[in-house]
Amino acid sequence: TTITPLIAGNWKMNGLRASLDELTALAEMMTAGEAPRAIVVICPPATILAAVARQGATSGILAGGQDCHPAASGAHTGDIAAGMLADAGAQYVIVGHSERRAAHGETDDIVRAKAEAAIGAGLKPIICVGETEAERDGGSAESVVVSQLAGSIPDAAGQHDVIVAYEPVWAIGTGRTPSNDDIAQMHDAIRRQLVTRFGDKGQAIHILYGGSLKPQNAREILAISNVNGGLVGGASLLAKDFATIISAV
Ligand code: G2H
Repeated sequence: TTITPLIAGNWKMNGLRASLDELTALAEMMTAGEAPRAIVVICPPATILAAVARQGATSGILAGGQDCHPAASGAHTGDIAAGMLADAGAQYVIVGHSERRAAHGETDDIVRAKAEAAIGAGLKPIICVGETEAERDGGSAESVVVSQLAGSIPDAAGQHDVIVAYEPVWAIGTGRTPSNDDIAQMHDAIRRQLVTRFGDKGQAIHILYGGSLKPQNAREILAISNVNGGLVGGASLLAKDFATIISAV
């Protein structure tokens, strides 16, 4: 199975309307050289999601949300439904990012409900999993990730597109990354799990690597087998850095 690589930028809580200039710069870089070999997605703060989607429509950059509520509408002050993200022009949504699992108490059950809501709204959920440093040191990284996958990926992934992002918590925003061997081993384990559960469909699911992916390490990490792209935080904020990562696939 050949999977077209996917590079997604997670702007987290960074980005004002002025950041759209950075998007213009990115679009210019992407159209200047050879056509990008990757699907390119930007997940900006919700306040500028519609603007990113509108601007991206002319340059082939797709838009995604950073979170959604499991319900379609209702009394949930401050939350955003998946259908609203779709209405704003999103095609993707990140669910279960470790920052939300840690700071908002999101369990696998909640993450799975969000992924189901995303699918129901016609979005592709980017479902995040990853072990903490203590779990890695204690030798349970793989079992932790396998159990997160089992709990966070809905059965609907057998018929609909979902994306998995492996993000070791201790590598997020720290400048540290696992060794290439450790990344390969984990992505192979995730692939086995997906194929066991979803058969052929599991062969086609993107498995992204995330956590301190930078222009300096992108080429070697993105070349690892079963790494089908990346989820990029800090390095997605500067067009130049993000463009370098996109061209590294
Ligand atoms: C992990 C990643 C993007 P960063 O959270 O999701 O962030 O690239 O800054 O480590």
